Amino acid sequence: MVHPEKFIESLRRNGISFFSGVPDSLLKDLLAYIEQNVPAYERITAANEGNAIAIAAGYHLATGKVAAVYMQNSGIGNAVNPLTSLADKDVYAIPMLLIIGWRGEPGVKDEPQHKKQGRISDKLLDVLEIPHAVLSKTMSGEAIASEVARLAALSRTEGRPCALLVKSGTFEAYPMRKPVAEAGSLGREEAIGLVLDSLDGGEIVVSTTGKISRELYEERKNRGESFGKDFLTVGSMGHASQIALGIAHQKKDRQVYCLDGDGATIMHMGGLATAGWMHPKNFKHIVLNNLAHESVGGQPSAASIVDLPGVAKNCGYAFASTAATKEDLPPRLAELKEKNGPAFLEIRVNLESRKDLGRPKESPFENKKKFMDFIGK
Ligand SMILES: Cc1ncc(C[n+]2csc(CCOP(=O)(O)OP(=O)(O)O)c2C)c(N)n1
Repeated sequence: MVHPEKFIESLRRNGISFFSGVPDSLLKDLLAYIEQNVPAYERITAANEGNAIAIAAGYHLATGKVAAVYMQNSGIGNAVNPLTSLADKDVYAIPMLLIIGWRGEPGVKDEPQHKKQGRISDKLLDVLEIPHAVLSKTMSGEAIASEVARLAALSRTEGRPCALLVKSGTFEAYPMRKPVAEAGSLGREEAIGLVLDSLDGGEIVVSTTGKISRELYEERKNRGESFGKDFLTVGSMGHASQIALGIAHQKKDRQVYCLDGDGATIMHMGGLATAGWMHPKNFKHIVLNNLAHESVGGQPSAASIVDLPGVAKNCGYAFASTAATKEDLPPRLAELKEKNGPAFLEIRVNLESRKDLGRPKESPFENKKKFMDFIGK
């Protein structure tokens, strides 16, 4: 185990002082330390993991120095193209040290969406020809520091990405401070309840990765309603709106709602342009905006400077608005329902979530079957 401060010190001793990446729950203590202690000019939270590789490349081009790139192993997929066609030794040979949270590590119980990714993560790094070491809680701070030194040196001398695959519990606890001002006063779970209140029952819902899907699942259960009305996108962060778009395009007689997060929306914001371009009248896109990646530790997203309804409008959505309070939400939802799509509603919510929040008991495959029955495929 290592304290985040000691780990950052060992990176700095090896000439690594700049950080880019997308937050991960296994790295949350390290990321809380970075957020609160590393100066703003030495860190950039990226929209997606591929962007983080590109930012690290830009940093190297500008300074000659090596950046650290943090991500969850589910983000390796987003990073593969810039790793192989930009940073690779056979292309521009850009050194960087990847710090990858190893969800779904073999032998450790984890959620279904992490199993395959966890099983193949080290092999994926082998295929990508990225030298790597595994860090775990049983390793001493010195052992961890020596792996950092070895891989940082290898990355620099050979001009290639190297990686640390980090197992659960490697970092000692470091609390994330809550921002003084939050996006809204409404709780996200309460907002999801109000969204369900506004529906007639026949609507198709696609929800995004993380706690939004878990809260939606619990809310349906508490109401005695079928979870088969919802496609709970447990993995594939950032793609929920495009799943919904794919459905809306085929099922023109059904209303299709997407429940998205701000981090997920920004991760693949290009999808808004596609939705605006295709212009499905039955597509309703709701973003629960807490200005943060709340599900993995509350690290800020770029949403604080993004006018999300403005983006939607400028991407060709027919309607876009915002609700920020409990009183304001029902009329805004009624309006969303009436408007022709693609229609967009930002709901500004706070950073609260329940400690005892459950997870779907049914498998993703069962969810798919029930959902397709509901759609009437
Ligand atoms: C490609 C990828 N990168 C990172 C993650 C880890 N992850 C899961 S949920 C989440 C945060 C989502 O943030 P947001 O969409 O704003 O929703 P919130 O949790 O704030 O409700 C992250 C980063 C992931 N699942 N997939």
